[in-house]
Amino acid sequence: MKTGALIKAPVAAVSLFFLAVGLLLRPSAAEERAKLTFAPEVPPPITRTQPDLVVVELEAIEKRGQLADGVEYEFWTFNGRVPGPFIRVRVGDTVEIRLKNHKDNKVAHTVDLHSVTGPGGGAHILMTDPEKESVARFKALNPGLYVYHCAAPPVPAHIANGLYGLILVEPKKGLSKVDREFYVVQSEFYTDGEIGEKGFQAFSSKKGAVERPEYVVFNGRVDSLTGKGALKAKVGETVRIYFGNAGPNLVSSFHVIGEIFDRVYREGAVSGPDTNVQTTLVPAGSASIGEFKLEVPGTYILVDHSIFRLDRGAAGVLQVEGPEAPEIYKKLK
Ligand SMILES: [Cu+2]
Repeated sequence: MKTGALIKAPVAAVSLFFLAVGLLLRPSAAEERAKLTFAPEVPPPITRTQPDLVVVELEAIEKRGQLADGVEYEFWTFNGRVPGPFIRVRVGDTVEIRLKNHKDNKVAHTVDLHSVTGPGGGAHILMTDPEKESVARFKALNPGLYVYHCAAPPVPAHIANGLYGLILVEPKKGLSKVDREFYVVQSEFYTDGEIGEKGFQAFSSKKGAVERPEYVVFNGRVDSLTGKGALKAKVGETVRIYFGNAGPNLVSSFHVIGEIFDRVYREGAVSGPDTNVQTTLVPAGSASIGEFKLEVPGTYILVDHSIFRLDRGAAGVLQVEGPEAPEIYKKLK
């Protein structure tokens, strides 16, 4: 071997070493854990201007809970609640879903996020048996408000039992600033017993198949948004409602009694908005973003304007405090 080669070999090795170290240390997209919130809370707006790797931790948990006072149901949940957590990311982000399936669960679960571009919306690659974990990444290519839900077979049962939530993919420049944001999801429950029948109620796939729910509720149970659960705001504030319809069957005619949506991003498409909308039609497996400014204090009722559903649980309250505004609203006699 020539002297030159003897010198070059160690130099090359050292160069390779530093190249490897450099590659390891080079600045890459930052990694962060998604701030998740349960309804009606919404995570804070995203302030960064660069895409990140965002880690979302979900866990399927099968657990008993209250569907209404005195009515028990075996819910299938993401992270223990119905709806599952609100996920907030930014367009261009890489979203890493870590889905655990709790060890005490009986069946496999997965997640199909409508914000995912790829077969099954992630459902195929995230199918997870009890006690196991699956991890997958997707790039958030399209901004908007999207439903996510379990898609393990039989899919209708997994959605009917409560495995759904919303994911917001913020556009590059974010959404306009508002004073308050709320997270509301409508869904139906199909129980063996009729509405109001006390005790444990099993899921009725028969009623699901003929699309005859006993309950139509906001945020997973009757009265989740009334009494202590009422949404609160003040006169002068602008509120934004991220409204999802998990179905599994019905289309929602979402309306706030006594208000007009100043802006609606129909079907969750943030390319709008439309203005001055009374009722926004939200298909099953879709969402809508409604915004309005509050001028008059009092009690505002959130409903599905297919109004008989009021009696099945589809009612929520937005309580607004502040000075009266007789120039806008008053009784004369
Ligand atoms: Cu499932």
